[in-house]
Amino acid sequence: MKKNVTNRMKDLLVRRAMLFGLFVCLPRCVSAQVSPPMAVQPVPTEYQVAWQRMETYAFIHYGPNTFYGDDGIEWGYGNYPADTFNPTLGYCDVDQWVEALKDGGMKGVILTAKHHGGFCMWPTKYTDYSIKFGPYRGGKGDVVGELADACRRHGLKFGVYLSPWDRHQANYGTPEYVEHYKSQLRELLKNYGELFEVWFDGANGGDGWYGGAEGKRSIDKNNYYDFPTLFSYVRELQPQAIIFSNGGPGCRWVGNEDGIAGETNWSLLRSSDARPAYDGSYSPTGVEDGTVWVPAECDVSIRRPNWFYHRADDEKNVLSADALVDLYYKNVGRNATFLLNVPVTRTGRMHEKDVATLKAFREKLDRIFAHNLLSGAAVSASNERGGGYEAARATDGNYDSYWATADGVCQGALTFQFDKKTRLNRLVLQEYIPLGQRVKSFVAEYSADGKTWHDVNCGEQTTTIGHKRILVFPTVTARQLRIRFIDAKGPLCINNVGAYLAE
Ligand code: FUL
Repeated sequence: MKKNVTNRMKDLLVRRAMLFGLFVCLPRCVSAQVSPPMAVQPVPTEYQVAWQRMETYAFIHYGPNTFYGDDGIEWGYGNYPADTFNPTLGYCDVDQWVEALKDGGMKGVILTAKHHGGFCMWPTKYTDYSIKFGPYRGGKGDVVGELADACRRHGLKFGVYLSPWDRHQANYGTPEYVEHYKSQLRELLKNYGELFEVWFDGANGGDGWYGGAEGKRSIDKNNYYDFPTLFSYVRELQPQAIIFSNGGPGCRWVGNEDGIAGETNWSLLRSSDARPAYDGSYSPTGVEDGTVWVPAECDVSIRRPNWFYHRADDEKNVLSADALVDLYYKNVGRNATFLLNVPVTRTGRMHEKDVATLKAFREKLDRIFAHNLLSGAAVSASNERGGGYEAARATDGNYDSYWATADGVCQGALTFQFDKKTRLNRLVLQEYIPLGQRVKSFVAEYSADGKTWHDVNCGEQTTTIGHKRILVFPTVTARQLRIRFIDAKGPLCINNVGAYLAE
């Protein structure tokens, strides 16, 4: 009996201890897994995040312009005959295009389905000014379809450029033309599988052939095209496609054709400025107090300043691989995407010089960013939000895990300790943009002795970060590296920090 009582008491004590454990320890365990920071508005759509993560993709300018006159032209007047487009190979070597772009690390391709000259590179139902009425594959070809299929075969995404301005159509400038343009857009949206981007060019109105009438036609570029309806078609038929125009809504023109974004670059515009054809909306910097997410895209041609192929550019105008790497720092490395144009020649293939340059460009980038010197370094943070958001998350290579500070903490530092003296000259920083763009100002510093700190001296404003910021600076030898985040719109959310040595 006595034994039973003792046992029961023991039992009670054990249960009490367990309950104590439950009430005292459990909240601690639970609080170890803290909630993520609240988003800082506006935030990107999941499609904008996926698009931004592509970083580099290509433009192909190809069409009758390539074949017209002695050495091709940039803007077709709209009057060349439909048989002008005629690759000497007898076909388009789309596999060569796509393989070359893939070797260059391009994640997608946007084709000029129709440039300002009005000629359609697919057999559209809506005009006889298309590939169907020329010699290409006996009128049975479809360059849009051939390239879309090649992209699928090689795992690249596909997009289209459909020039709103059409210097061929007699009815350009009337409401009928807008209906015609809508029909063409719907054909492209319906017949070529998934598109990642649709490009609405900003060049608009002016002189042209216009069905033989010739002369100049001006349109009200803000209202003429009925952009709301055009964009509703994209949303209906290709919801994932990013809509490019001067002012978005998917992404904005950076404001130059040099491939260069602002050192400060917010992925934000004020909604009153985010208008498709509006010249006040494109911007290399975006605005800190923007209310809509419209990130910058940097379009530039490998043969500056020309978009179409001209033999005369072979010798002097092809950018070098080093120049492309430099541009990459100034676009992807400044929170923009890199839309690199590579034209196709009269043969139906890309020029070997461009192909070799693309490959060399990617090899250089791969070499520079092969080894993150911080992956083995010890890291500490001035503040940690808690379980799941530790400093080490910034170097774990996982996009969706990030170092975050506690609510209300919009400043802070990440300090990396190398186990030996380490030479470096490139820094990569990334914010976790699904929760918004936050950082307004930061400083990157190194210390050789653990006592004195020096700015890495990249010669640029170290303001915004966004999806990616790359700092390029003269080689320093460091025992420690410190990123001080001086100001931000909310708690810091840093999902990647990398340090590299480019030889
Ligand atoms: C411009 C056009 O006028 C050029 O020909 C080229 O297509 C470039 C990408 O956009 O607005």
